[in-house]
Amino acid sequence: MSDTILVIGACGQIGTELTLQLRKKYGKDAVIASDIREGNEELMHSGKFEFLDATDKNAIETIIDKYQINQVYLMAAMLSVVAEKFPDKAWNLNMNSLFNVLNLAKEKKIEKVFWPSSIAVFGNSTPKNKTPQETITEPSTVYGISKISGERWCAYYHDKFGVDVKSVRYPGIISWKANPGGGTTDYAVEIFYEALKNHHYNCFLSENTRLPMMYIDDAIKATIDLMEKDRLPQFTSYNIAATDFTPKEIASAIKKEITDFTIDYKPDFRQEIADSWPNSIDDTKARTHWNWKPDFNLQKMTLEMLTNLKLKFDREVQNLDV
Ligand code: AKB
Repeated sequence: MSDTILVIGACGQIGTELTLQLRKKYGKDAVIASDIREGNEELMHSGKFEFLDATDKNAIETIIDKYQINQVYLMAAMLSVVAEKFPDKAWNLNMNSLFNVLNLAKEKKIEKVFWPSSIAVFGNSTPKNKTPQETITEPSTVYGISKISGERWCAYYHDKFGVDVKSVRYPGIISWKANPGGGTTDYAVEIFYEALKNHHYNCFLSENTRLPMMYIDDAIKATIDLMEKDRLPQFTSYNIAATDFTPKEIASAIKKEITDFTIDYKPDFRQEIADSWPNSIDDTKARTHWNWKPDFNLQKMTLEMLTNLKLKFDREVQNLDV
């Protein structure tokens, strides 16, 4: 039987490009997008879309039956900054959506699950540089607590009930098609918008805050490559790394292209979250288990972001003129 895929949370930053790439690969009819809200035009017009609340198990099951879904990518989540403001809602969304999907897999309604974890599983007691795959995971954020709990639940369902669930720990993701929503690493996307529009950025993190980061194309490649691997003997939420940089370093990469770009640093409450996360990640296990390898470093990503955002802004102006 051929695969039919449901992406839950398809309108978010990663969900949007994941859905588009899956449609390109498997055909538009094989990939159903779903979310609680509508997405951008490209996503909405490139295949089928269903409104879906990820905390409603019956609603997920109805869509699974309707389209004979056998794979689910569960991308719906409340990220680190918003989760600190709404801890109960974050716990409800991040955990119950996962239970719903894991239980549907346990009941053999679906065969394969992808669930994203994050570098937020690490905390102040974790080694900061080249953070290993297996290490201390004592997160200090609501989001991080939900992610480390989710990892343990995935391992539990994998071992006890034979559920085929796969996962990576995403670093900060940089993209231009859909905006990130409510994360600590969002500054590394905002900076490009502000650089092009105002030639200036007020950064909410301090200049030397180093964080692990990745361009969206690498994140999508890692996700799909891992899902295409055969069942793994052990559940692991894999560390994946591409690059790491500070606000000062990304600002100077942008300055090479936009010479009058300036930046000010006004750290706020998000600094504490960033300070609890690693500077860089050791992803040896992903590299050896399934040949993970990134394509984008800071400068290549910077050029890609500026080129694509310029084209996007031009298209927006042209549409306004029509
Ligand atoms: C966040 O900043 O909350 C996310 C993440 C690192 O998982 N981008």
